Amino acid sequence: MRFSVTSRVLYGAAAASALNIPNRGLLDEVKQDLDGLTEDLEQLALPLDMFGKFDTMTLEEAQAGAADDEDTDANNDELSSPASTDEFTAQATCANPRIRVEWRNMRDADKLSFVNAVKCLMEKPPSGNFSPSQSRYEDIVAVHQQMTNRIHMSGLFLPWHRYYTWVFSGLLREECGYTAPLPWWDEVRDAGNFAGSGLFTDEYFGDLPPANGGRGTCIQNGAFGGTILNIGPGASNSPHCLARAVDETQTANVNQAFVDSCNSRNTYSSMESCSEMGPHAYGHNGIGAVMAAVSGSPGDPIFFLHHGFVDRMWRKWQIKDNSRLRNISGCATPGDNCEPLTRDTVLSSMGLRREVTVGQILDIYEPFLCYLYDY
Ligand SMILES: [Cu+2]
Repeated sequence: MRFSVTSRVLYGAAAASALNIPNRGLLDEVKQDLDGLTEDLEQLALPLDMFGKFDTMTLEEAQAGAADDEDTDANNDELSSPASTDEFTAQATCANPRIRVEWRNMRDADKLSFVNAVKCLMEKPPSGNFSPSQSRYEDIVAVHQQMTNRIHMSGLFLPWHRYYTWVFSGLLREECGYTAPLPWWDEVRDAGNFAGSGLFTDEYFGDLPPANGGRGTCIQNGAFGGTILNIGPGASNSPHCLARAVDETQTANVNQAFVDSCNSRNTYSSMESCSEMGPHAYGHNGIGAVMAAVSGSPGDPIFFLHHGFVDRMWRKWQIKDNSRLRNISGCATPGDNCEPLTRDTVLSSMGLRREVTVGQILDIYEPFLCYLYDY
Protein backbone atom coordinates (compact mmCIF):
# COMPACT_ATOMS: atom_id res chain seq x y z
CA MET A 1 0.00 0.00 0.00
CA ARG A 2 3.05 2.25 0.01
CA PHE A 3 5.27 3.08 -2.89
CA SER A 4 8.21 0.77 -2.67
CA VAL A 5 10.35 3.64 -3.87
CA THR A 6 9.69 5.39 -0.54
CA SER A 7 11.77 3.04 1.55
CA ARG A 8 14.47 2.79 -1.09
CA VAL A 9 14.72 6.56 -1.32
CA LEU A 10 14.61 7.19 2.39
CA TYR A 11 17.07 4.47 3.28
CA GLY A 12 19.35 5.66 0.49
CA ALA A 13 19.28 9.21 1.79
CA ALA A 14 19.75 8.13 5.40
CA ALA A 15 22.63 5.85 4.50
CA ALA A 16 24.39 8.55 2.52
CA SER A 17 24.03 11.17 5.22
CA ALA A 18 24.75 8.81 8.12
CA LEU A 19 28.00 7.71 6.58
CA ASN A 20 28.71 11.24 5.41
CA ILE A 21 29.70 9.93 2.00
CA PRO A 22 30.09 12.76 -0.47
CA ASN A 23 28.17 10.79 -3.08
CA ARG A 24 26.71 13.52 -5.27
CA GLY A 25 25.45 11.05 -7.82
CA LEU A 26 23.44 9.07 -5.31
CA LEU A 27 22.05 12.19 -3.65
CA ASP A 28 20.98 13.65 -7.00
CA GLU A 29 19.36 10.38 -7.90
CA VAL A 30 17.58 10.33 -4.54
CA LYS A 31 16.39 13.89 -5.05
CA GLN A 32 15.01 13.05 -8.48
CA ASP A 33 13.28 10.00 -7.06
CA LEU A 34 11.72 12.14 -4.34
CA ASP A 35 10.51 14.71 -6.88
CA GLY A 36 9.03 11.90 -8.92
CA LEU A 37 7.41 10.42 -5.83
CA THR A 38 5.86 13.77 -4.92
CA GLU A 39 4.39 14.10 -8.40
CA ASP A 40 3.11 10.51 -8.42
CA LEU A 41 1.52 10.91 -5.02
CA GLU A 42 -0.15 14.19 -5.92
CA GLN A 43 -1.95 12.50 -8.79
CA LEU A 44 -3.70 10.55 -6.05
CA ALA A 45 -4.89 13.65 -4.17
CA LEU A 46 -8.68 13.83 -4.46
CA PRO A 47 -10.89 16.94 -4.54
CA LEU A 48 -12.31 17.69 -1.10
CA ASP A 49 -15.93 17.27 -2.18
CA MET A 50 -15.25 13.61 -2.92
CA PHE A 51 -14.63 13.08 0.79
CA GLY A 52 -17.77 14.87 1.99
CA LYS A 53 -18.23 16.12 5.55
CA PHE A 54 -19.74 15.16 8.88
CA ASP A 55 -23.04 16.87 9.79
CA THR A 56 -22.59 19.51 12.49
CA MET A 57 -24.56 21.63 14.95
CA THR A 58 -23.49 25.03 16.26
CA LEU A 59 -22.45 25.82 19.82
CA GLU A 60 -25.65 27.93 20.13
CA GLU A 61 -27.72 24.89 19.17
CA ALA A 62 -25.77 22.77 21.63
CA GLN A 63 -26.42 25.26 24.42
CA ALA A 64 -30.09 25.69 23.55
CA GLY A 65 -30.49 21.91 23.54
CA ALA A 66 -28.95 21.65 26.99
CA ALA A 67 -31.30 24.30 28.35
CA ASP A 68 -34.52 22.59 27.25
CA ASP A 69 -33.38 19.01 27.37
CA GLU A 70 -36.52 17.26 28.59
CA ASP A 71 -36.34 13.59 29.48
CA THR A 72 -38.00 12.39 26.32
CA ASP A 73 -36.16 9.14 25.72
CA ALA A 74 -38.25 5.98 25.65
CA ASN A 75 -36.66 4.69 28.84
CA ASN A 76 -35.43 7.71 30.70
CA ASP A 77 -32.09 7.89 32.32
CA GLU A 78 -32.48 7.67 36.08
CA LEU A 79 -31.04 10.71 37.74
CA SER A 80 -31.32 9.61 41.35
CA SER A 81 -28.19 7.61 42.05
CA PRO A 82 -25.14 9.43 43.31
CA ALA A 83 -22.41 10.47 40.93
CA SER A 84 -18.97 9.03 41.38
CA THR A 85 -16.48 11.78 41.93
CA ASP A 86 -13.28 9.94 41.31
CA GLU A 87 -12.51 7.74 38.31
CA PHE A 88 -10.40 5.43 40.42
CA THR A 89 -12.67 4.90 43.41
CA ALA A 90 -15.75 3.73 41.55
CA GLN A 91 -16.85 0.19 42.31
CA ALA A 92 -13.93 -1.91 41.18
CA THR A 93 -14.59 -5.07 39.29
CA CYS A 94 -11.62 -4.75 36.98
CA ALA A 95 -8.56 -5.07 39.14
CA ASN A 96 -5.87 -3.85 36.76
CA PRO A 97 -7.40 -1.46 34.24
CA ARG A 98 -5.31 -0.55 31.25
CA ILE A 99 -4.81 3.20 31.28
CA ARG A 100 -5.32 5.13 28.05
CA VAL A 101 -2.74 7.88 28.07
CA GLU A 102 -3.09 11.35 26.57
CA TRP A 103 -0.55 11.70 23.75
CA ARG A 104 1.53 14.33 25.56
CA ASN A 105 1.79 12.10 28.63
CA MET A 106 3.14 9.17 26.65
CA ARG A 107 6.81 8.28 26.75
CA ASP A 108 8.53 9.04 23.45
CA ALA A 109 9.39 5.36 23.08
CA ASP A 110 5.70 4.45 23.47
CA LYS A 111 4.66 7.05 20.89
CA LEU A 112 7.06 5.50 18.43
CA SER A 113 5.95 2.03 19.36
CA PHE A 114 2.34 3.06 18.66
CA VAL A 115 2.93 4.46 15.18
CA ASN A 116 5.11 1.46 14.37
CA ALA A 117 2.39 -0.96 15.46
CA VAL A 118 -0.11 0.84 13.21
CA LYS A 119 2.40 0.61 10.36
CA CYS A 120 2.73 -3.08 11.11
CA LEU A 121 -1.03 -3.51 10.54
CA MET A 122 -0.67 -1.51 7.31
CA GLU A 123 2.05 -3.86 6.14
CA LYS A 124 0.27 -7.09 7.09
CA PRO A 125 -1.71 -8.85 4.35
CA PRO A 126 -5.50 -8.45 4.37
CA SER A 127 -7.74 -11.28 5.52
CA GLY A 128 -9.33 -11.40 2.07
CA ASN A 129 -12.79 -10.92 3.55
CA PHE A 130 -12.99 -7.20 2.81
CA SER A 131 -12.06 -6.67 -0.83
CA PRO A 132 -10.48 -4.37 -2.03
CA SER A 133 -8.60 -3.98 1.27
CA GLN A 134 -4.88 -4.33 0.69
CA SER A 135 -3.79 -4.71 4.32
CA ARG A 136 -4.93 -5.79 7.74
CA TYR A 137 -5.30 -2.12 8.61
CA GLU A 138 -7.59 -1.60 5.63
CA ASP A 139 -9.72 -4.52 6.80
CA ILE A 140 -10.59 -2.35 9.80
CA VAL A 141 -11.31 0.66 7.58
CA ALA A 142 -13.50 -1.46 5.30
CA VAL A 143 -15.64 -2.65 8.23
CA HIS A 144 -16.32 0.97 9.21
CA GLN A 145 -17.12 1.83 5.59
CA GLN A 146 -19.51 -1.08 5.15
CA MET A 147 -21.31 -0.42 8.44
CA THR A 148 -21.37 3.35 8.09
CA ASN A 149 -25.12 3.87 7.71
CA ARG A 150 -25.90 1.90 10.85
CA ILE A 151 -23.29 3.35 13.18
CA HIS A 152 -23.67 7.10 12.66
CA MET A 153 -26.49 9.53 13.39
CA SER A 154 -28.11 7.26 15.95
CA GLY A 155 -27.55 6.31 19.57
CA LEU A 156 -25.46 3.40 18.36
CA PHE A 157 -22.69 5.83 17.46
CA LEU A 158 -20.98 5.99 20.85
CA PRO A 159 -21.20 2.30 21.84
CA TRP A 160 -20.17 1.09 18.41
CA HIS A 161 -17.13 3.38 18.21
CA ARG A 162 -16.13 2.38 21.74
CA TYR A 163 -16.30 -1.25 20.60
CA TYR A 164 -14.49 -0.46 17.35
CA THR A 165 -11.58 1.20 19.19
CA TRP A 166 -11.39 -1.92 21.36
CA VAL A 167 -11.28 -4.08 18.22
CA PHE A 168 -8.47 -1.90 16.84
CA SER A 169 -6.46 -2.07 20.07
CA GLY A 170 -6.90 -5.86 20.10
CA LEU A 171 -5.47 -6.15 16.58
CA LEU A 172 -2.54 -3.90 17.53
CA ARG A 173 -1.75 -6.01 20.57
CA GLU A 174 -2.44 -9.46 19.21
CA GLU A 175 -1.24 -9.15 15.63
CA CYS A 176 1.51 -6.55 15.98
CA GLY A 177 2.74 -7.15 19.53
CA TYR A 178 1.84 -3.70 20.83
CA THR A 179 2.29 -3.51 24.61
CA ALA A 180 2.32 0.22 25.47
CA PRO A 181 -0.82 2.13 26.54
CA LEU A 182 -3.35 3.14 23.90
CA PRO A 183 -3.01 6.88 23.29
CA TRP A 184 -5.90 9.35 23.19
CA TRP A 185 -5.77 13.02 22.19
CA ASP A 186 -7.13 15.78 24.42
CA GLU A 187 -8.28 17.93 21.53
CA VAL A 188 -9.72 20.78 23.59
CA ARG A 189 -6.14 21.71 24.48
CA ASP A 190 -5.50 22.25 20.78
CA ALA A 191 -8.83 23.79 19.71
CA GLY A 192 -8.01 26.21 16.90
CA ASN A 193 -4.46 24.89 16.62
CA PHE A 194 -4.63 21.17 15.91
CA ALA A 195 -1.50 21.50 13.79
CA GLY A 196 0.47 22.49 16.89
CA SER A 197 -0.63 19.52 19.00
CA GLY A 198 2.66 17.64 18.84
CA LEU A 199 1.03 14.75 16.98
CA PHE A 200 1.63 16.01 13.48
CA THR A 201 5.38 15.73 13.30
CA ASP A 202 8.09 14.00 11.31
CA GLU A 203 8.41 11.22 13.87
CA TYR A 204 4.74 10.48 14.34
CA PHE A 205 1.65 11.31 12.26
CA GLY A 206 3.25 13.57 9.65
CA ASP A 207 2.12 17.11 8.87
CA LEU A 208 -1.37 18.56 9.17
CA PRO A 209 -1.35 20.80 6.08
CA PRO A 210 -4.18 22.90 4.64
CA ALA A 211 -5.94 21.98 1.39
CA ASN A 212 -4.08 22.42 -1.83
CA GLY A 213 -6.11 23.94 -4.68
CA GLY A 214 -9.38 22.42 -3.46
CA ARG A 215 -7.79 19.03 -2.95
CA GLY A 216 -6.55 17.21 0.10
CA THR A 217 -2.80 17.43 0.60
CA CYS A 218 -1.03 14.07 0.43
CA ILE A 219 0.94 13.29 3.57
CA GLN A 220 4.58 12.76 2.68
CA ASN A 221 6.31 12.74 6.07
CA GLY A 222 5.97 10.98 9.38
CA ALA A 223 5.27 7.32 9.99
CA PHE A 224 2.48 7.26 7.41
CA GLY A 225 4.05 9.40 4.69
CA GLY A 226 3.30 8.07 1.21
CA THR A 227 0.43 5.86 2.36
CA ILE A 228 -2.05 4.91 -0.36
CA LEU A 229 -5.59 4.06 0.70
CA ASN A 230 -7.75 1.64 -1.23
CA ILE A 231 -10.95 1.98 0.82
CA GLY A 232 -13.08 5.02 -0.03
CA PRO A 233 -13.69 7.78 -0.82
CA GLY A 234 -17.30 7.45 0.30
CA ALA A 235 -18.89 4.15 -0.59
CA SER A 236 -16.61 3.74 -3.60
CA ASN A 237 -13.10 2.34 -3.58
CA SER A 238 -10.25 3.74 -5.60
CA PRO A 239 -6.59 4.31 -4.70
CA HIS A 240 -5.95 7.72 -3.18
CA CYS A 241 -3.33 9.19 -0.93
CA LEU A 242 -3.66 9.65 2.81
CA ALA A 243 -4.54 13.34 2.67
CA ARG A 244 -5.41 16.09 5.14
CA ALA A 245 -6.79 19.61 4.71
CA VAL A 246 -6.77 21.38 8.03
CA ASP A 247 -9.27 24.14 8.78
CA GLU A 248 -8.53 25.58 12.19
CA THR A 249 -11.81 27.57 12.19
CA GLN A 250 -13.46 24.13 12.41
CA THR A 251 -11.07 22.71 14.99
CA ALA A 252 -11.77 25.80 17.13
CA ASN A 253 -15.20 24.30 17.85
CA VAL A 254 -13.64 21.39 19.68
CA ASN A 255 -13.51 23.52 22.81
CA GLN A 256 -14.38 23.08 26.47
CA ALA A 257 -17.57 25.13 26.24
CA PHE A 258 -18.89 22.84 23.53
CA VAL A 259 -17.89 19.70 25.43
CA ASP A 260 -19.47 21.03 28.63
CA SER A 261 -22.62 21.99 26.81
CA CYS A 262 -23.06 18.47 25.42
CA ASN A 263 -22.18 16.84 28.71
CA SER A 264 -24.70 18.95 30.63
CA ARG A 265 -27.51 17.34 28.65
CA ASN A 266 -29.59 14.89 30.65
CA THR A 267 -30.75 12.22 28.27
CA TYR A 268 -28.46 9.85 26.47
CA SER A 269 -29.78 10.67 23.01
CA SER A 270 -29.58 14.40 23.52
CA MET A 271 -25.99 14.15 24.77
CA GLU A 272 -25.10 11.69 22.01
CA SER A 273 -26.27 13.84 19.10
CA CYS A 274 -24.51 16.87 20.59
CA SER A 275 -21.25 14.94 20.87
CA GLU A 276 -21.57 13.38 17.45
CA MET A 277 -22.50 16.57 15.58
CA GLY A 278 -20.44 18.80 17.86
CA PRO A 279 -16.85 18.12 18.92
CA HIS A 280 -16.73 14.77 17.13
CA ALA A 281 -17.79 16.19 13.76
CA TYR A 282 -15.66 19.33 14.04
CA GLY A 283 -12.58 17.27 14.83
CA HIS A 284 -13.14 15.19 11.71
CA ASN A 285 -13.98 18.11 9.45
CA GLY A 286 -11.20 20.25 10.87
CA ILE A 287 -8.50 17.70 10.02
CA GLY A 288 -10.20 17.32 6.68
CA ALA A 289 -9.90 15.22 3.51
CA VAL A 290 -9.73 11.53 4.56
CA MET A 291 -10.77 12.37 8.13
CA ALA A 292 -13.76 14.37 6.85
CA ALA A 293 -15.13 11.35 4.98
CA VAL A 294 -17.71 9.72 7.24
CA SER A 295 -17.23 6.20 5.95
CA GLY A 296 -13.50 6.03 5.21
CA SER A 297 -12.14 8.28 7.97
CA PRO A 298 -10.34 5.46 9.87
CA GLY A 299 -7.97 5.44 6.86
CA ASP A 300 -6.16 8.23 8.71
CA PRO A 301 -4.76 6.62 11.89
CA ILE A 302 -5.36 9.86 13.81
CA PHE A 303 -8.99 8.63 13.77
CA PHE A 304 -8.34 6.34 16.73
CA LEU A 305 -6.87 9.08 18.94
CA HIS A 306 -9.81 11.30 18.01
CA HIS A 307 -12.23 8.57 18.96
CA GLY A 308 -10.41 8.09 22.25
CA PHE A 309 -11.25 11.73 22.94
CA VAL A 310 -14.91 11.20 21.98
CA ASP A 311 -15.10 8.02 24.05
CA ARG A 312 -13.63 9.73 27.10
CA MET A 313 -16.16 12.54 26.74
CA TRP A 314 -18.93 9.94 26.96
CA ARG A 315 -17.24 8.38 30.01
CA LYS A 316 -17.15 11.80 31.70
CA TRP A 317 -20.89 12.15 31.12
CA GLN A 318 -21.53 8.63 32.39
CA ILE A 319 -19.71 9.07 35.69
CA LYS A 320 -21.77 12.16 36.55
CA ASP A 321 -24.55 9.69 37.37
CA ASN A 322 -23.86 6.03 38.00
CA SER A 323 -27.12 4.92 36.38
CA ARG A 324 -25.59 6.00 33.07
CA LEU A 325 -23.03 3.23 33.52
CA ARG A 326 -25.85 0.69 33.58
CA ASN A 327 -28.65 2.06 31.44
CA ILE A 328 -28.90 3.40 27.93
CA SER A 329 -31.82 4.71 25.90
CA GLY A 330 -32.67 6.23 22.55
CA CYS A 331 -32.29 4.73 19.10
CA ALA A 332 -30.16 1.93 17.71
CA THR A 333 -31.01 2.87 14.12
CA PRO A 334 -31.09 6.27 12.38
CA GLY A 335 -34.31 8.11 11.53
CA ASP A 336 -37.91 7.86 12.70
CA ASN A 337 -39.53 4.65 13.93
CA CYS A 338 -36.16 3.51 15.14
CA GLU A 339 -35.25 0.32 16.90
CA PRO A 340 -34.68 1.04 20.61
CA LEU A 341 -31.14 1.03 21.90
CA THR A 342 -30.82 -1.27 24.90
CA ARG A 343 -28.20 -3.19 26.84
CA ASP A 344 -29.02 -6.14 24.60
CA THR A 345 -28.28 -4.34 21.33
CA VAL A 346 -25.53 -6.31 19.56
CA LEU A 347 -22.35 -4.67 18.27
CA SER A 348 -20.62 -6.34 15.34
CA SER A 349 -17.29 -5.87 13.57
CA MET A 350 -18.15 -8.22 10.70
CA GLY A 351 -15.96 -10.93 12.18
CA LEU A 352 -12.81 -8.92 12.98
CA ARG A 353 -13.51 -9.68 16.64
CA ARG A 354 -16.35 -11.30 18.57
CA GLU A 355 -19.69 -9.56 18.79
CA VAL A 356 -20.58 -7.95 22.10
CA THR A 357 -23.70 -6.42 23.59
CA VAL A 358 -24.00 -2.76 24.50
CA GLY A 359 -24.40 -3.86 28.12
CA GLN A 360 -20.93 -5.39 28.06
CA ILE A 361 -19.19 -2.19 26.99
CA LEU A 362 -21.34 0.41 28.74
CA ASP A 363 -18.94 0.68 31.67
CA ILE A 364 -15.31 0.70 30.56
CA TYR A 365 -14.32 -0.07 34.17
CA GLU A 366 -15.96 -3.48 34.15
CA PRO A 367 -14.02 -6.68 33.51
CA PHE A 368 -14.81 -6.94 29.81
CA LEU A 369 -13.16 -3.71 28.61
CA CYS A 370 -11.33 -2.85 31.83
CA TYR A 371 -9.66 0.43 30.95
CA LEU A 372 -9.67 4.02 32.19
CA TYR A 373 -8.37 7.33 30.95
CA ASP A 374 -5.33 8.87 32.62
CA TYR A 375 -7.40 11.94 33.50
CU1 LIG B 1 -17.42 6.44 12.53
